[in-house]
Amino acid sequence: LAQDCQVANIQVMQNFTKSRYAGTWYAAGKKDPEGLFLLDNVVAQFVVDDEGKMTATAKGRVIILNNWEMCAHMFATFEETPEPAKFKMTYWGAASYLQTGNDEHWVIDTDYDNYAVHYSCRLEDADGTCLDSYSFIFSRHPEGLRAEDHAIVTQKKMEICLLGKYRRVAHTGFC
Ligand code: ODT
Repeated sequence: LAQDCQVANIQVMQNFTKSRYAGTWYAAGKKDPEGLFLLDNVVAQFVVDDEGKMTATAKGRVIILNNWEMCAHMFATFEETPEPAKFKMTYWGAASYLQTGNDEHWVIDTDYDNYAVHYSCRLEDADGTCLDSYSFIFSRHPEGLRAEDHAIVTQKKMEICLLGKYRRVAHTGFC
């Protein structure tokens, strides 16, 4: 697929199936937004209830007030949209001093069993490209992506115009 950096033209996961996405995902890579929040040791857990509503919890190391390091416990609810892989996420923290907000939550691609590429554009430019985005590369495995998943993930990073903008997310047991 040729590169198209218009947010409106970004391709997301076709026939996205929440029930297969449920469970634990370990962040392996992250492209940070402005004012980054989750640093590392990021683990997300998605749940789909019997009415099909998706929620998630996440934990990760954060530094707040410039020097206080802690493990943030976060919660999110997801509102569905006409596109099954595009959600509106409302999130908040277990403590009042943690981040709160509403973000887009798009699943760009996943094989459900090994890798997932997430994307969120917080601010769109007048030309339709994204001015402030963040993206997680998730793995079902705490050690990170399998060797055989790197090529497809690199391809997806390129399609969302974020190739080369990711950092590795360490799992040290802090959280
Ligand atoms: O870390 C950043 O810099 C931006 C991320 C802020 C949103 C974190 C909110 C997490 C709420 C719990 C949700 C779990 C699902 C997470 C899946 C993908 C990333 C938000």
